[in-house]
Amino acid sequence: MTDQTITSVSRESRVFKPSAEFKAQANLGSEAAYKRLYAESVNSPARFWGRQAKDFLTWRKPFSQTLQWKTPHAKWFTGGMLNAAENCLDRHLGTARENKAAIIFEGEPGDIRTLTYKQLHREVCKFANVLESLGLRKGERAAIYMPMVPEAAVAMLACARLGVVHTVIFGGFSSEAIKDRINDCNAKLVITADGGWRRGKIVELKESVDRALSSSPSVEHVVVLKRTGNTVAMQEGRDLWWHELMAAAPAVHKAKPLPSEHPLFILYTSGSTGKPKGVLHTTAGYLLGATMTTHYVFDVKETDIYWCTADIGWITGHSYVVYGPLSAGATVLMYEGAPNQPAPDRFWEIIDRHGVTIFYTAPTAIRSFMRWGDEYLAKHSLASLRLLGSVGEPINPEAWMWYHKMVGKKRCPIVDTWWQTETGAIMVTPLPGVTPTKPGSCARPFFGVVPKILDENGKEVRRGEGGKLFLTQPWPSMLRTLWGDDSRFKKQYWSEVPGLYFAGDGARFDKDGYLWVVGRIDDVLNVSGHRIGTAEVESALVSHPAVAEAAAVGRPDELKGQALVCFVTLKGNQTASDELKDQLRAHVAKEIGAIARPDALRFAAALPKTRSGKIMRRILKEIAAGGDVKGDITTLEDFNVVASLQSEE
Ligand code: 6R9
Repeated sequence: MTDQTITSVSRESRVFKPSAEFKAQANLGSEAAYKRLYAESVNSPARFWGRQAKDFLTWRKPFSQTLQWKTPHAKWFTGGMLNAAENCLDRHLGTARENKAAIIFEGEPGDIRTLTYKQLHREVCKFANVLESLGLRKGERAAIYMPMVPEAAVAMLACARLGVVHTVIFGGFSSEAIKDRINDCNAKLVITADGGWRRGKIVELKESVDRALSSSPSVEHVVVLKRTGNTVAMQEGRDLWWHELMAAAPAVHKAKPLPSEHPLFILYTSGSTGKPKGVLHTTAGYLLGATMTTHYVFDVKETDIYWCTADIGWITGHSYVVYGPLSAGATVLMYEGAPNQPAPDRFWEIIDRHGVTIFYTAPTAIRSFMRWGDEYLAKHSLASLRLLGSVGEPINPEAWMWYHKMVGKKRCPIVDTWWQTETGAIMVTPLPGVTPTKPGSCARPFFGVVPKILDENGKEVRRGEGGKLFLTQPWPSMLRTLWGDDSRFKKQYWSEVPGLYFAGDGARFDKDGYLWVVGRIDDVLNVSGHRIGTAEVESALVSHPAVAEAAAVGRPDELKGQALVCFVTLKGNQTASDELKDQLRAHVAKEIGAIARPDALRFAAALPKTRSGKIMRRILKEIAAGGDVKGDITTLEDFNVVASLQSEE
């Protein structure tokens, strides 16, 4: 970054108020209540968080101190003992929740299974006994590499029951990535499956594990769930079948009381740069963040059918498929496969079939749905939906409006939730019964969150001006360190402005105090001295009827500093032409201003993405600059995309 500020050029000014009907039933339904709680949370954090921790969590032993803060190391709720799995399961037993569905599962081939809280508890107890019988002890690490099936949640919660630290590895990662993660945390056990279903094909998970383990000496056993029934090699003495172990396991298990700061899990972040970082979350603070946001942001009620489409391999899957909703006693829908299997309306079919009321997904998915066409929605009613959410990247106003009209039928509030693997839980978001929403803005801070936007010199910028996004107060679900690398933790997050948490994003507040996240700082361009958010250029492109998806990157330019290069995929019925290229460049200039007119525009069949769906702009930058693609590309979804982009040059 140079000393200029991020020029924000969005012209979005539409505002959508929560309906009186939604407000009246909301878990938090008044601006006055939000203001009062927010003020307390930042002015008297110890009192505020102490009360929330008592209200939202069940303790074995009460904590004696709310926060010990020695920048950048936080200890929350010290002296207290609890267990995350007990909070997600046992405390719902003996109540009206006992026999309600905890998980409704739909596999990609169409198999449906429901587990009540009582049944899920039983499975978790059995698997905790299995883990103990395999010699796993409190503090040791287990890796989970599974499809999106209920057993993945069972494995996570069984680890939590014992204080075994889990590290979930997304099922789309390669054996190379598995090996790195296992070796980084010295996992003693791997829990996997023969395979999972994806677009009608079997993803052979066990095979990838086998390849990884040839150089992962810490692993003693591999537990294998039978899901797809394909043949797998079982190594004598090392590999064990899930169903055989479970058949022999007792169904009674008492959860271990653990100190508040006991490590709950390590999650390696999708590396847009460098080697993956092992983000460490601990028990009480993380669980409080996940539970409380589920209650306030998703407005979860006893009767809701709640569906977060994230894979458990990502933080969103941890906090909003497993820990948050189960701790809050919700019914979670879990779907194994692709959104377009067998047809592009699979999600809408699922929503109608199960009566989903709350739906939480990512902008990249929304843009795919837009691309596939509105006719797929027309076949379904979607009448059960009452609340929509978005996460993962800035949502283009165009996609927001489509989501609002086509999915929410103008009836459902949209919560655009800004947060990160590192923050553990949602940090900036509208509250659905309170906050008027603006398409593309994640609105206002959640309780206890104090975002600040600072310039190069660490000075706060004026409203309307862009800068770097920092969080200035410790919060319970914050990462505690990077596994095995506390110095990287300090350097990465706490050194940009000493003592403040640097989120890595560029953002601005508008005149109403709404936050607009522009994107990662390294995704912010400087063209002829103007800072332009790649997200804004992309929004402009996507607002053109011919465009399906767009990515904007900078290319070094002698005259301008950086030139703006855009990669565009077209909607199905469109053909690429030079004329359309010119039209699109003019369109961006019209939408944003001449400063943002793309210097070059390239049509592509597909864009390179991480497996969590984030466009890998770093790769596009290298392609735009005409060089070879260097650095870590192990998180890339489809390697062919890069090859075809390079050959087109
Ligand atoms: C939860 C998650 C974190 C990064 C974050 C930011 C981007 C996430 C966003 C958003 C704008 C939102 N991001 N949510 N940007 N608006 N609502 O995605 O975690 O995978 O660690 O990514 O994603 O750039 O810094 P993670």
